[in-house]
Amino acid sequence: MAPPHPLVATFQQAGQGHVFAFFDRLSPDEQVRLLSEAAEIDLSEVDRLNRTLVVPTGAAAGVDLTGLAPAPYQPVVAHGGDAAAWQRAKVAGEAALRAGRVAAFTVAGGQGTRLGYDGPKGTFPVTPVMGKTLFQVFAEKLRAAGNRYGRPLHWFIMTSHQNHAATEAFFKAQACFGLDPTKVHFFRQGRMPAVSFEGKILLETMGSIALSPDGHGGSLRALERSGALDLMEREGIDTLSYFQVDNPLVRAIDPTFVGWHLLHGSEMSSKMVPKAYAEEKLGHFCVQNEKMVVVEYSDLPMAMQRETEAGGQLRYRAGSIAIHLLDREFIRRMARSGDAGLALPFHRADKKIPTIDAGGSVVKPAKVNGVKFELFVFDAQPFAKNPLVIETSRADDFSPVKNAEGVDSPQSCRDDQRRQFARWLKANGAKLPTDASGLPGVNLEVAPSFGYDEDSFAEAWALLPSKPLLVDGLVLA
Ligand code: UD2
Repeated sequence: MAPPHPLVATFQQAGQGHVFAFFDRLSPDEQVRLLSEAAEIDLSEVDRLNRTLVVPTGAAAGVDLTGLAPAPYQPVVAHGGDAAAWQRAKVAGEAALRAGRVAAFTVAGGQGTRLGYDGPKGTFPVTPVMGKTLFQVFAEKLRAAGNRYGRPLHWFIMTSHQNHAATEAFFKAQACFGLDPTKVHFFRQGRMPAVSFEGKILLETMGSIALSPDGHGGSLRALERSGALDLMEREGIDTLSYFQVDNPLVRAIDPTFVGWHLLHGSEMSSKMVPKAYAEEKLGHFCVQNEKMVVVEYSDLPMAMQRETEAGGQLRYRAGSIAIHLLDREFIRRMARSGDAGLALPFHRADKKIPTIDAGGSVVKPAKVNGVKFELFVFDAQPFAKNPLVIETSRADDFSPVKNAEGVDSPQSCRDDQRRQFARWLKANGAKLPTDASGLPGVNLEVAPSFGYDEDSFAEAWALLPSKPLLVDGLVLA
């Protein structure tokens, strides 16, 4: 009989030998697969997480809220911000874009479970008339911004093991939506094993480990590992514009935001919107021990989320919409600090995790049976020099597709896109009846190639020799 693989012994020594309990019953191919999954696991990291997050607490521990206060932010001009400072930021950001210092980054590794869509979320159709996909909307915005500033943009897309091949195939089939394929870069995020409440690594089947994406915070180490940071350095890119795959309204490239970030000497900047209501599911920008932190909606007690100021507005109103700018060398520093005991903290999520019973049969648990570990990118904020939060207008930056129906659904997102197009049209003198919420009576769409923000739209509209009739189904392209 062949001696056991050295990994088997390592797992046994770490008290995780059960991972190979069925090894002898697997085919040679299945054995190779299990060994390669096991090789992905950092056992000392799992041990540390077990000791700190899983075994002693029994249940997910609450977040430390000592000394927490709302974070300061730069308000928009409409809310009292300094118009000259916003203008200076725009000029500085445009110069940085013309100098080719900025690249785009989309985190697209999530599983999109709430939407109930089978396939990479970026392939979900989202625009109101053409039904363009999320990926196409971003691609067209980036292409237009690259043309506008005379510097085609690099675009990094983080996928997961589950959707990587499908994502790459989708872009290939669509000829990269006209982008230079050498400037579109896909890389996979890392995975973490799920463990039982006793800290034992869970098997999904006899021959595979229950592995899941390591959270969007895993992007920092994945950017380093994939060579993206080196590529940025070679290309003279020092700023990464980070956004989520679920938000087609995002100003994927926002010169004013870039300018604020650079003029402030910030290593990590973020956008906030005032929360629409206390229960809105956004992280909160806060300060604690003189550091900027984000406290997730599930971690801030509802009583605090409902606290108001004298004027009646929410005290913890600075909601995180997951739009950030990251300095390249800051990402590298964060990624490398992992070697010395990862700086970003893991979060514990108790879940129902399909696993196997003692006989090796697959079981779908009826209640939570284990723990997944995730990193959040906003946890990098306290490590950044001069972190900055600026306000943005929700109507021009944030309308995510998360749920199949209701709030943050395809329908609410299509409506928000139509409201945006109507606002741009009306601001440029077009007559377009809208309801009290700004929703136009007709369904229409503006392609990013025509206008991807107020400025580019205004310029393109002014150049039209005759203005089109604003009828149902109109597409300005
Ligand atoms: C996120 C923020 C929330 C708010 C909201 C805005 C967290 C924990 N919360 O809530 O504060 O800003 O977004 O829309 O982030 N992703 C990966 N890999 C992973 C996990 C997620 O790429 O392992 C991507 C995912 O594809 C998506 C984004 O990260 O683009 C957000 O993930 P989510 O849907 O889990 O976050 P959500 O809606 O709970």
